[in-house]
Amino acid sequence: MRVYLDNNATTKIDPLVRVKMQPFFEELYGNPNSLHKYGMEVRPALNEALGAMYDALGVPDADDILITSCATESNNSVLKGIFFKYILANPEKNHIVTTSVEHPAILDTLLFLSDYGVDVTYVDVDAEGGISAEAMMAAVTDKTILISMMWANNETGMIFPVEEVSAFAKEKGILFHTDAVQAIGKLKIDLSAVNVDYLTFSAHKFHGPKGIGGLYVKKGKELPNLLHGGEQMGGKRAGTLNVAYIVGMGLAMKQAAGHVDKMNTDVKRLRDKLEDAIKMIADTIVVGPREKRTPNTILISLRGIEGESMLWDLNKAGIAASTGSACASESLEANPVMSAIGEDPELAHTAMRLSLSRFTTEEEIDYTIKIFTAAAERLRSISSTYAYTNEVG
Ligand code: 7TS
Repeated sequence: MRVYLDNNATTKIDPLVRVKMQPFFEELYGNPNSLHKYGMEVRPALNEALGAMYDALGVPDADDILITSCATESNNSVLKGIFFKYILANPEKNHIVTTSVEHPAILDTLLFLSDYGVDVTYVDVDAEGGISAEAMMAAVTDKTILISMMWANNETGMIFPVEEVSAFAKEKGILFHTDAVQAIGKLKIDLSAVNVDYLTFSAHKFHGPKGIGGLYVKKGKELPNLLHGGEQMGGKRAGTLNVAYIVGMGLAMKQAAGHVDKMNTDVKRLRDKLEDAIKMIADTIVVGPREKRTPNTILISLRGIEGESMLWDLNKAGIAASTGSACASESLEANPVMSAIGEDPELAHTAMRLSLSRFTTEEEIDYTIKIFTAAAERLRSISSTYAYTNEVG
């Protein structure tokens, strides 16, 4: 049996999305900026896809959705765009507030910008892995131009207080961006009720294709073009549009928004079942209370068991999970979110992330519970640190 429990890293394509994309690889391959029939005939599908994205986010089409190649590009575009448009023009307002547990697409970009005079405050997570709205607000100064805060954390699934902090940002005249990569399809997103100026998303996290993402930009909050060389996207990002993928992302987003209830009932039930079973294993820590997390995610630590060893045992049995973000996993670094949460350094090395999707089945979860429990028992029996900590404490 093969079980995929790494859906926060990427997801499988929804079969309906694949079918909808197919004609755009074959007969409908025109460039939508061409004036002939081949170009014109793909435009309705492009418009339909964009319409689906506006609807899924609850925004009017007077606002803008910039199509990008991925969430990494969307995050880079918003931070560098604000740097060029606002900070360069007025260095007095050079301060950005963010969290210490953003994706590297935010953290590394801010590190880069700090070499050019941008001052960044990183708000830390609390003991639950959450971010307090008060801490975010307290970090703001009269130099703050932007608050950037993810909607849900990719490692823990913890949901951050976007409504509260964005309302505060509006009151103070501060721009507000959220990386909503892990929120789309898991939480109800309705931007007509939340003051978000910029929002990042990525199709491959909600059963769309890889290599395509978006940046929502509120009307009046336009950013400068960072990719010059063509008039595509109204001159806001040059480069031939990837029609097939945009069409796929539109349907994937519509499907994701339509499945939020299922995620919070059926998928959550499976997640909770798995979590309950894992918690039966002694000395297990699950990060964050369930009701504050996205319905598909578990970040756990099993004392005395290296996350990597556990993954290896699971992998041998056909189960895919991760120690955290795939963006850092090649370096086999300790899990950065666990490091931020726990004072105990062991937490960072024992972290494991299990993330479900709407395609995860009960049979897969039952199989995972069986394999996981046996692997924990086996690894504990050969773990010298576990035996030692048990003896002394
Ligand atoms: N933002 C968040 C919150 C993410 O979780 C990811 C990917 C990205 C941005 C980057 O997305 P991309 O479209 O550029 O690929 N996160 C993960 C993860 O948690 N494990 O692997 C990738």
